[in-house]
Amino acid sequence: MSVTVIVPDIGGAEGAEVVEIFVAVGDVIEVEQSLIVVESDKASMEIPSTVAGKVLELRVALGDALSEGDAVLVVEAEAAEAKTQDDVNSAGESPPAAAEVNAASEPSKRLAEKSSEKAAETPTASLNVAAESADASASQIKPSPALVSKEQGSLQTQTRTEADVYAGPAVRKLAREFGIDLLSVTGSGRRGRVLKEDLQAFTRKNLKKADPSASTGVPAVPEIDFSQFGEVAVEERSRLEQITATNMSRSWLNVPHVTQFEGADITDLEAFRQSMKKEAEQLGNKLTPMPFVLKACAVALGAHPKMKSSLAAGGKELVYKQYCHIGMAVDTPAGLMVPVIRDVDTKGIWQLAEEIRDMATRAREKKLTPAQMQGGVFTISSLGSIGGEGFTPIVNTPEVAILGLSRAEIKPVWDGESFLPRQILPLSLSYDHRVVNGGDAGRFLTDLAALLSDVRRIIL
Ligand code: CAO
Repeated sequence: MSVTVIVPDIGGAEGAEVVEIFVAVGDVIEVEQSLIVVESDKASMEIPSTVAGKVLELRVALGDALSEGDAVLVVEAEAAEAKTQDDVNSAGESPPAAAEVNAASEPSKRLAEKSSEKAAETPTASLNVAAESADASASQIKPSPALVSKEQGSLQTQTRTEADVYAGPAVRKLAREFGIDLLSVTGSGRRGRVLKEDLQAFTRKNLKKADPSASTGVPAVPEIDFSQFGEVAVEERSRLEQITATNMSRSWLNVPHVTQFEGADITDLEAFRQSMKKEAEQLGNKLTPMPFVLKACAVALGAHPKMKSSLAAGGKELVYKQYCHIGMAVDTPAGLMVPVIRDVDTKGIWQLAEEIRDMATRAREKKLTPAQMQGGVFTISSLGSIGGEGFTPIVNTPEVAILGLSRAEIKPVWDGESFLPRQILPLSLSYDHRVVNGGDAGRFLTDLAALLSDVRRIIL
C-alpha cells in the first residue's frame, strides 16, 4: 500500500528550505530514517520517515520550501506501517491531496498564501533564532519613501505580482518592513529565490543613489578585491554563520557592553569531579566542569534576578523571569548554536551533565528544534576545552548578561603565609550596561565564584 510521508510539526517554521535529500526513488527505508534536511531562518532539522518500505516517488527537490503537512515522498509501505500512517491521516493530519502536492513544487505560490501573516508574528528569541526580527543594521537603513515609490512605479506595468516571487517568509516580512516591492529585487538564490542579502544589496544600492546621508551613520567597510594582492579562495558562508553575524552585529550595535573578570578557585570542585569520573563512566555519563557551572549560575541568578531580566517597552520596563532556562554556546561545523537547557535550577548535576551532552550532540548533528533554542534567560560560552586566558563574550540579546569560561589552570595563590597551588577557572561576565551596573555584576560574579569554590553552597 502506498503511503505519503508528510512534514511533521517543525516548530511552526513556515517555508523551510530543503537543503539536503538523503534518499532516492527505489531506496528501501526504515522508520525514523532521515529523509531530508530543511533549514528555516531559525534552525536546521532532519525529517525522519514515519513508515518503512520502498520509496516510490520523491515529492520534494532541493530548494523547495516546506511547511508542516507538506508531502515529502510516497512509500510502498509494509502493511503494519501503512496502517499506522492511515490512522494518522484519518486523525486529521492527512497529507495534502494531489492538487496540493503539485502545488508543493511551486513554492512561490504556497509561500505567498502562507507567509504574510504568520511571519509577521514571529517573536524575537535567542542568539541563533532571531534573525528575521532584529536585523539591526538593516532596520536602520530604510530606503526613503520617494525611492520606494519610484521603484514601484517602474514595475506597475508588469503583470507578475509579489506572490509570484520566490522568497521565504522572513524575506517577505523584511521587504514589507522596508516597503520594498519584491518584484524589483533580483534573487540570487537557487532558482531565483530572493534572499535577505538581496534585499540588503538592493537597499544599499538604492541608498547610494538616493541620499547618502540617510545611512546608519556607521561607515561601511569598503569591499576590496583581494585578488589584486595575490591568490584568493572564496567560500560561501553557511546560513547559520550569516544569521550569527547579523545577531552579533545587532547586539554589538544596540547594547553598551561591559566585561568584568574574576577567577574562581575550583581546586576542591576539581578534586570532587575527578573522584566522580569513574562513577560517571559507569553511568554512561561524562562529568566536565560545565554542569557545575550551570548549576552555580542558576543559584546565583536566583539571588540576582536582574541578571536574567530583559528590557521591554522601549527601555521603560524590565521583565523579571520566574524561570531559569540557560543557553549554552556550542561550537559546530556549521557555526555557533545556542541550545537552551530548561529549568536548570530544578535539576541535579547528573541530569545536567546528560543534557549538556545531548544538546551538544543535537546541535552538531543539526537535530535541534527551534523550541530547544528559545527561552534562555542567560548564556554560558565555554572555551575551557579549547584554551585561552580570557575573552569578552557578546551579550545574547534580549538577555542582559553572558558568562565566558576559559581554561582552568593551576596558579600560585597567596594565603597570607605562602603561595599555594590552586586551580583557577577564569570567568568573564559581559553585561548590558543599560540594565546591569558594575555593582550588580560585581556582586553576582563574586557570589558565583564563591559557589564554584565550594560547591556544597549550591545546595544551601
Ligand atoms: N578548563 C579546563 N578544562 C576544561 C574546561 C575548563 N574551563 N572546560 C572543559 N574542560 C575539559 C573537560 O573537563 C574535558 O576534559 P576531560 O574529558 O578530561 O574531563 C574536555 O575539556 C572537553 O570538554 P567538552 O568540550 O567535551 O565538554 P564541556 O562540557 O566542557 O563543554 C560544550 C561542552 C558544548 C560547551 C563545548 O563542547 C563547546 O562546544 N564549547 C565551545 C563553545 C563556543 O564555541 N563558545 C564560543 C562562542 S562565541 O564565538
